[in-house]
Amino acid sequence: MSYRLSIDDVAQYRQDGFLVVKGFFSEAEVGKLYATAVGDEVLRSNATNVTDSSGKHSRLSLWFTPGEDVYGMMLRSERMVDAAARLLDSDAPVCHYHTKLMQKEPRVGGAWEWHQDYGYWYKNQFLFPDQLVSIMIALTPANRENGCLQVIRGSHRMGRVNHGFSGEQVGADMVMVQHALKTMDHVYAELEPGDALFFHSNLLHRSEANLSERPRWSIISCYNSYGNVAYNDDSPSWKVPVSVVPDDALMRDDYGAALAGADFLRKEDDPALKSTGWEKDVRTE
Ligand SMILES: O=C(O)CCC(=O)C(=O)O
Repeated sequence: MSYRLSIDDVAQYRQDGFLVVKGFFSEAEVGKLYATAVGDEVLRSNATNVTDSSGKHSRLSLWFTPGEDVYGMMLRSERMVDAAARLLDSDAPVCHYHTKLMQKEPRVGGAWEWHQDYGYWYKNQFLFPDQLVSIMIALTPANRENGCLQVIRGSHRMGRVNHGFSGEQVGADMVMVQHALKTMDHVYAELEPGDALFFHSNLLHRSEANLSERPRWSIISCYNSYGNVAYNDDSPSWKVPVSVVPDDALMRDDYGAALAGADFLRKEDDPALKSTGWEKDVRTE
């Protein structure tokens, strides 16, 4: 059986707001995921560029409903859903909010400003940030050179801080980020392919541009507890319990690239990216 989070893992996540599990997916599994993603025309044609404050682009493909493809077998797997269930602050079934294929290309992949995911998702009007968790699976090595994720240990316990716009992204109030950096550890979450990084929706995190010669690709699946209503979000899956599949489904030949017709994000439909005016007083630089 593949890895299941222990009581100590859960305690560490509650304390730090994140947790790294090495080798959560095997070399063969992550090899299949990466090879499929690199050649996936449906994901490529539905990718969106997100521009950072310096004008660099990060490419991502984001979809809502888990599919009958290799990514669906990953994000619906017992090991992923069981981990989310243990980390979410609820006994309700686990729903899938969305999954993103993050494609940070060599020399161009843009930065992500300091933010909390709940800085975005607050605008979707989810009520309970403890009932939202993200799981990043590294498809390539992620290190300081190619812009791995950086986190502030324990910052989820600050609650949500104000966010404003920074380029096309939502960025946290830098006054509070500077205070947090003086108070808590700044951690570079370096990962090998197959490693998992679990993080709380209020954890402050960022990443730098990929100025190296190597790509930095990962998949980030976000989960929500059933009953944590997003009052300003018409997307379909956050309220639907995940239909769980066995861990070994991912390796079956039946499952490959994304199927055309999946419900991908269009930037203009995202409430988190629409200005409502509340962000005007926030310093994000
Ligand atoms: O993958 C990255 O570099 C940043 C991703 C991120 O910050 C996010 O998805 O919230």
